[in-house]
Amino acid sequence: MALEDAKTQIDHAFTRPDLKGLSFENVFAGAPSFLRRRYGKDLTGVDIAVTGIPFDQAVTNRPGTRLGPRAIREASALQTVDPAFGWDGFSPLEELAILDYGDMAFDYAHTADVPARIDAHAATIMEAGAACFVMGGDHSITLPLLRAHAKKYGPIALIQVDAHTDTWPDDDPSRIDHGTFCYTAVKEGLIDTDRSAHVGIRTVVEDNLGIAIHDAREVHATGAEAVARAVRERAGDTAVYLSFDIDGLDPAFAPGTGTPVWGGLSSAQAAVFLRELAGITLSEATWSRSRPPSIRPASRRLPVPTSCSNRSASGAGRDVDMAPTTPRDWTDSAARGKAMTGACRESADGPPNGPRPEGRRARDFLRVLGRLAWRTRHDPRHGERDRAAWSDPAGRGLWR
Ligand SMILES: [Mn+2]
Repeated sequence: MALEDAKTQIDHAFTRPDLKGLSFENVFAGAPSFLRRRYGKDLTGVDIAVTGIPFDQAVTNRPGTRLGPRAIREASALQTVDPAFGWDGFSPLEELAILDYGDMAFDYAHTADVPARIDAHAATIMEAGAACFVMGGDHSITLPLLRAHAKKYGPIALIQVDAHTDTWPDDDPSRIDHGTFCYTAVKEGLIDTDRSAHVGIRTVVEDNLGIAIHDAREVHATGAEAVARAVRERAGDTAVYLSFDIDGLDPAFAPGTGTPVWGGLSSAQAAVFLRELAGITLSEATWSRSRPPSIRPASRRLPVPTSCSNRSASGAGRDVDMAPTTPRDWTDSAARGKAMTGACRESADGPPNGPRPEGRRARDFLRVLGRLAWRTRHDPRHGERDRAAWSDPAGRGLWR
């Protein structure tokens, strides 16, 4: 396919013949879907199910994240023509079967019912063997998503990029609060705190419940790569849930956030951090409130790539949410000799380009994430348009 295919491609949201492949549909035309993927509810053969949870009634300050999933879909149309930059030629859209699963349905006037619906929504996707890529929505949605994943994987390693740790004490089970989801998750035993980390923090934390903090000053002083390495080593081979709060970025880069805090990460630092996470056992990712998508746990278990993790060579894989639909897919992919990340190459445990299902899957997912986060929203070619899209005339942010 090439750009000339724009003459025939239109509405890939419902006409795309395959779950894989680039798209040359005119950016300004057609029905919007996430990265021009096909909309659908059939999860057969799907590697990653992208879904939106447009819920923003648990925010402290400015609302607006309910408009996030729709805005991401529209902005993502610009990212479907080229393979991702900076990933050694790897092209996630061509190698991963991605489906736009649509948004979660809920009654906006029955707020108390929403968390349980999110839990069930994620469980449905995971039971079908697909990975969840969730677009928020405020950060309260992460608590039920963590519940769904913990049921499958046990206590999970949380990697959270955020200006806040969201560990403010909250022992009222009837509250739904974007700033306390992490406290509740720890109290419920959903998170393995010894394996978890907060990155980009710029707010005072009296007790972070055992979760490591790499604040924004550390990222600026030591570099995003070094921090990513520390986070990766802490997570080890434990299943990871990645949560990216958009306010992890400095307001200069993401002015639409509902809770801006100065001194945050730049887009470049965030891109480096996410890329350098390659090798973790990503089970799910979520973007909400101030953060990005979470990835789901995989239904299938594949051997953890020894060279990309701390696990023993004989150990069975833990959660590969991003696992391929069939083992053969991985074999074929590996046979194409895609370059591995630096972290993997450094391993002495195996061939540098051998099959590493989980590591690849995690990296693949992060590539998709990176494209969304940094390119769609900060591409100078439509900066003004994005600025308008990300905050409405009343000044409300779409993210927080
Ligand atoms: Mn935050």
